[in-house]
Amino acid sequence: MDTIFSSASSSQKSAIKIIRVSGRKIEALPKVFSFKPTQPRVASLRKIYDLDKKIIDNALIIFFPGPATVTGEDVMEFHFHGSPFIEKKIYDVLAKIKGFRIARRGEFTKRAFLNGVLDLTQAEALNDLINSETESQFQLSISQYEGALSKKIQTWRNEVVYLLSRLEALIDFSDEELPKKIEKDFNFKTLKILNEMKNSIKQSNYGERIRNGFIITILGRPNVGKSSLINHLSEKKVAIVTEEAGTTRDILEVMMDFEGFPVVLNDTAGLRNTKSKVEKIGIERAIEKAKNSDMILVLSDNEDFSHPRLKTLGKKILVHTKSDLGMLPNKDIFNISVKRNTGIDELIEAIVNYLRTLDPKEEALLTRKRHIDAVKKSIDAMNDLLNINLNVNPELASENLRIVAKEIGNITNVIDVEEILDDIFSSFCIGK
Ligand SMILES: Nc1nc2c(ncn2[C@@H]2O[C@H](COP(=O)(O)OP(=O)(O)OP(=O)(O)O)[C@@H](O)[C@H]2O)c(=O)[nH]1
Ligand SMILES: [Mg+2]
Repeated sequence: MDTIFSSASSSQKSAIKIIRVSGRKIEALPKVFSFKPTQPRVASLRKIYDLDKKIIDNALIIFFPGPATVTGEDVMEFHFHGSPFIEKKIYDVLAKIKGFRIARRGEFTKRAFLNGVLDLTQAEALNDLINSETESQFQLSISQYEGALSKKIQTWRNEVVYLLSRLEALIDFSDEELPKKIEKDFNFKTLKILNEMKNSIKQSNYGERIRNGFIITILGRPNVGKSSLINHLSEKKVAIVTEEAGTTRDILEVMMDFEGFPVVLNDTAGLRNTKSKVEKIGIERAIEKAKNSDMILVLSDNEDFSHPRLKTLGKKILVHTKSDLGMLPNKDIFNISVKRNTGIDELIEAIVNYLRTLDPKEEALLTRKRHIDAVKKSIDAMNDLLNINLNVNPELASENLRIVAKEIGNITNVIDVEEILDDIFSSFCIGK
């Protein structure tokens, strides 16, 4: 396996930059850069030189012998003055050594996984952690990184393996009728795991939303101030605002942070009967988006919030706009004025309070489609299992349990398909 290297810091100028090298040939580096070898795990200042013995920098070198390292391999870090020139010179030297090359995206973490330093959910969490932009994203990724999800998966797997071993033992006694007590116990345990899995699928929506944002859609008749609100909240001119009804036609989305919750806020076309083909399409899109939203803000500047298309939709908050022109006193309706900047903090607070109620208060959430697909397949197999008569078809039952063990195991570990691994790690940033 090649020895890999990459910048571990940002590409901009900075006080210090770090290049990290990982692999079997780390021991060659003191000679290549003409410096005296350093003690393991002791930061040591060394002058480093290029291959023509010209000085590159006075750098801090740390050598971490494997396997107790981030990648499980020998690792060396170069901390040097934060110039892109110095960085390039070090790169140039490293690239000339036989068996050394620049790391691909996520390759350090991939090696950590392959060497058993991290399991897959932890590796994924590391990527999420680096990409966290809100408090809730940080909290979810750090707990997954610390192993919350791994633990849950491992518990399921242990339980399934236990059931499997019970069943195998019973197959050996297949001449006799299964004692009722054992059968009952078996079904009870199967149901318990099945329920936990179903529950985790329900909660996974929250995990997915924390990663990608809760979807909130603004709906209302034309000209009520939908675009004005999104512009105000995002402090940008994302949408065109005019006094003309029917200004917005497409869906405009902005990513926002509402007190730690990531939110994708959508501005939409005003709802009305129209002859315009474009506007009609826009209205359909608005309704479609609203159907897939976690929450809908229904805006109105008169007292009428009713609209036939709104009835079937989910959680709604009613907002009376342009309150500078007149308030609508009703405890269930929020009065806001974008013009005067009033009522908007209260509106955000109500949104955040609602999002808080969605929190399943569970650290071990399935956060990726990959996890969810595996658990769904397991649920199917468990459902089949419950319909199998253990006295007649114990082999079939154990085949089902084997499927579950494999699917569940794949979430954290035993993936042997290189493509899947590449898919997971290619979304990492370079140097991670
Ligand atoms: N007085 C007052 N006028 C407002 C307020 N918010 C928006 N407006 C005005 O209302 C008009 C319509 O605003 P928009 O934000 O374009 O309304 P919209 O709901 O996006 O309209 P469509 O895109 O056509 O559906 C504009 O002239 C805004 O300046 C407010 O808080 N107070
Ligand atoms: Mg608009």
